[in-house]
Amino acid sequence: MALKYAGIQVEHREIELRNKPQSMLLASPKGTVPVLCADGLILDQSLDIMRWALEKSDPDAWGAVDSISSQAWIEKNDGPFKALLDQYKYPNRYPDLNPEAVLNAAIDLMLKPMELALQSSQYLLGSKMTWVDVAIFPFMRQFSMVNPKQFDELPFSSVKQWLNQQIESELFHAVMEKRSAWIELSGDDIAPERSK
Ligand SMILES: N[C@@H](CCC(=O)N[C@@H](CS)C(=O)NCC(=O)O)C(=O)O
Repeated sequence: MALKYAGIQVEHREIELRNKPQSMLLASPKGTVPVLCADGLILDQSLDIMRWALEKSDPDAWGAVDSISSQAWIEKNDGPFKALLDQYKYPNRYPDLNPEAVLNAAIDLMLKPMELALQSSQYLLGSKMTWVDVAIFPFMRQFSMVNPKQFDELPFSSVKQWLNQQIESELFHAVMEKRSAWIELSGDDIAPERSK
């Protein structure tokens, strides 16, 4: 979304996680997506990619945020909330955990504070959308999709409204189109001099 928002054209290579191309692993051995190769850099953290894109172009000032509050939201999201999201999504992997306790922990950690913030302003950091909303909503979207009925019944109307606005946005639709996996042609991409 940040790349599209910044008007940056990329060659998008859709990856099958169970069949990672060699060229991707050469660029970034940790083997997670997304990976961006640009300006002679290899960026393999979503936040670094967002930052790089906004440094190039930031027409609506997504980057104009208070760094302490933005960091606090992101750390909470990427750390403990991500852990709870995994536990909520894959209860079979965590047989010792009580699913209801996991849900309640996620509510206390993230949903309640978000609801409070979003009751007083339209976005997490105030009246303007920032990169922090864009970085966090995909995690809340995943959370809402684990058990949609359960999520619907939670008393967090401002979070739901914020989430729906993001999901229904033109920008989100534009980047969520279904793509076929990129096919690596026998290593030609890694060693172009090989091709005859
Ligand atoms: N901190 C990284 C996390 C990236 C990440 O874990 N991506 C997942 C997909 S959402 C992945 O590629 N997992 C590797 C795998 O499943 O093999 C980032 O924000 O870019």
